[in-house]
Amino acid sequence: IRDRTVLVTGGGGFIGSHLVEALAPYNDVRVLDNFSTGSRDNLSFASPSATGSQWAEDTLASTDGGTDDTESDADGTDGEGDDSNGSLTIVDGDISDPMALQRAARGVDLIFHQAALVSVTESVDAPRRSNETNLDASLLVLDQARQEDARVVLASSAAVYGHPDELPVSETATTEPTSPYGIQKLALDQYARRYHDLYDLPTVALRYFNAYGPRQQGPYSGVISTFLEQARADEPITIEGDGEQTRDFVHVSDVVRANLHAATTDAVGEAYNVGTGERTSIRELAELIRDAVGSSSPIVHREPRSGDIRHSRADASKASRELGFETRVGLESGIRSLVTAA
Ligand code: UD2
Repeated sequence: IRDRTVLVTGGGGFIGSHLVEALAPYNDVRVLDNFSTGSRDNLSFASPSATGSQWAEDTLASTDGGTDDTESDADGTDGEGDDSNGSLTIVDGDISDPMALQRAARGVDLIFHQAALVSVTESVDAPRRSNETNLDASLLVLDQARQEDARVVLASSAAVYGHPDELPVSETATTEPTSPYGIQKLALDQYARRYHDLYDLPTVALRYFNAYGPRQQGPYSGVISTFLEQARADEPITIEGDGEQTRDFVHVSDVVRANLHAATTDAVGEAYNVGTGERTSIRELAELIRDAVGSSSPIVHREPRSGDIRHSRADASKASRELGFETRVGLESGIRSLVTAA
């Protein structure tokens, strides 16, 4: 994607910042983020060897290692001789604030809506608070897109399926979310479809499976970053339950590429799984990470998480067929790159 005016909500977050890194050299990119869980550090793509930039470069087959822009309203990228002509503007604000949203979205032709409260556990503790961000404010984003006549690619989740009836799970499977988070993502996913049907807004919902990669951090950040931290510190790797539960882990560079495909597809008004179609047990994962780090961490078990989903694996064929999207990074090489990056 080139020469577009693009808004990335949640652009300071884990997935959002990788998307910004891929887009900023060639597009006018706005970030709207309240930096509650995201950070400005995530947006300082200072050098090509910095954590994670390798994958982002791969994504665009780009040339000279991204932008130097870390300041608000920074204009122009490094522009070292090639045709890179992007810019990055950071709006520090909340997607639930209509003024901030309007300012960030003015004149855009494409919105990647990544801002969310991503913790399933937190949504269980505070359903209305998470609903305010994940659904109410997301509707403001959709309405703003109508105003601007902008395409919206939004982050949905495998959480819409709840406990899948069968595996791999396809987009036509029953949706029975088991958490407020899943309910909110399902509602958003359906709004996206209906905004297409009712108002002719080009929308695409991407149902992410278990995304991982550089810049994923924090207490609710996902099992791979938790295990990696534990292994690095030679502390016990804590498996919740028997470790036989399985997940479909998808590298953030593939998540970014799925978003880029969604930004140009004609197959709008649809939802797509974003996963590898492979599954890995949490026990295998623990061993893989321990070995990759060369750690002496013991692997221990504690209580299973209540309401935990047993197995999850994407049927990735619709995204392949309709978006032309295939994942590229296998779990082992994804973990290896994480281990060597820091
Ligand atoms: C992921 C997404 C969530 C939602 C959901 C859809 C993340 C962080 N969350 O939730 O947003 O889309 O998928 O189904 O990607 N575990 C351990 N030890 C730990 C941490 C986790 O054993 O220290 C287990 C945990 O009990 C679970 C598995 O690892 O069985 C994955 O947990 P997670 O929090 O990484 O992600 P998940 O699948 O609950």
